[in-house]
Amino acid sequence: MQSSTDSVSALLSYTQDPALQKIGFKILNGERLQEAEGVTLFEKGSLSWLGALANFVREKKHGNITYFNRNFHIEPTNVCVFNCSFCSYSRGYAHREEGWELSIEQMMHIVKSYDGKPVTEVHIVGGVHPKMNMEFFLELLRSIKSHRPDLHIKAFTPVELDYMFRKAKLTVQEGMQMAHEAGLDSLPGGGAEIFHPEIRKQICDDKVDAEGWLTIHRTAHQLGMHSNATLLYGHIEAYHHRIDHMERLRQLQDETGGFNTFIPLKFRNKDNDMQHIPESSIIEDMRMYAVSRLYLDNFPHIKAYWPMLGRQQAQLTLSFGVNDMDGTIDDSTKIYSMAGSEEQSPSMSTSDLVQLIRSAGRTPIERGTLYNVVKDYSTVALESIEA
Ligand code: V47
Ligand code: SF4
Repeated sequence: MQSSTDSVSALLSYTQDPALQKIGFKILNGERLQEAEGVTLFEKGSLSWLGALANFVREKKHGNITYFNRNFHIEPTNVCVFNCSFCSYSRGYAHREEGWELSIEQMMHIVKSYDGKPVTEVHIVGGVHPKMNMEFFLELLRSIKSHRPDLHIKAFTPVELDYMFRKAKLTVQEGMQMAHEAGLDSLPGGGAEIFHPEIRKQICDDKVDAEGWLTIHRTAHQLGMHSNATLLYGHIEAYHHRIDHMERLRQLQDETGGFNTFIPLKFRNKDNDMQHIPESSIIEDMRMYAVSRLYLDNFPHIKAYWPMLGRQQAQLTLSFGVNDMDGTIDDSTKIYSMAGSEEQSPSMSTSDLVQLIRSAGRTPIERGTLYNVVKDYSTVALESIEA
């Protein structure tokens, strides 16, 4: 392990700021931070100080373990009725010929291309196409489950679900129940962006609001499903908006315990309506991961999504509170490459991921979506790992 309580206590004494000292000792004692203290961390905490504390919490929860999974992504369409100003990926319905729309047959073709391969999860998220309705997605879920019952289906953000439920005149409870019965196992974390209305109004005014997003996740949790949560940072938001967002998530997690993972998503600025806004620095990225680990004391896992961050920066987050590197993924995910990520064709083999995690001094463990251990790679020779 890379830290101990003694070394973190020693580091704490290097800060002269009494507010930070008080917060540091609360963290070492496992006490919960207040919202104002979260904002102080962002405003005053140095990279090394935040990193040491986040690493302390990460190692207390997970030791050296770093999880990854073997998954693949399906993006049914990039045609979207909404108009988020940070989105580089969507095409309006009027311009749908510039985008793509996959049929159930085409999506099943993707699923079948993984037959015999040791993937455990399919992640399905896309734009909100007015013609792809509840019936269409229920059929997709049933087709995947009948072809490969063991594959965990993590699919649809509240943005997609809210639209399909409203069109089908279903309550959230009815809609979630139907989706779950058709095969939906858990929800990914997307669509959260920034909950605070001051910012949400400016960047994604027309899609589901904070209450709607949280209600859909709450309902999923009440049905026994798990889910993830994201936060889109590094654009026009202030630190207090980030903390407000995390506070709302922390409260729902206290209520249901249904969240697995928090994923901070770095705003990428290529070819979207916010391209004039410079992207955050690597220092700010690492501070964001560290504060997430410190504030979200009831979230078991913090994940770095490497296709968006880039693999080297994602590797660095393993010293700033992160204990999950998402998955192997293949090159079908376009949402970040279109927004300017260095990862233009995001695929990493299992042996690449294992090597990346090991060279950061961590222990790679393959997990299922619900963090069940699939395989411990701590002593497996790289040459013997199948792709
Ligand atoms: O909600 C869109 C984000 C999200 C940009 O749960 C952008 O395991 C940065 O949520 N710059 C969708 N971000 C992706 C997502 C996700 C990804 C991987 C794993 C999981 C999980 C969830 O992508 C959207 C939005 O916040 N996004 N455009 C952009 N220009
Ligand atoms: Fe549509 Fe999602 Fe892009 Fe917003 S972020 S425009 S909801 S695809």
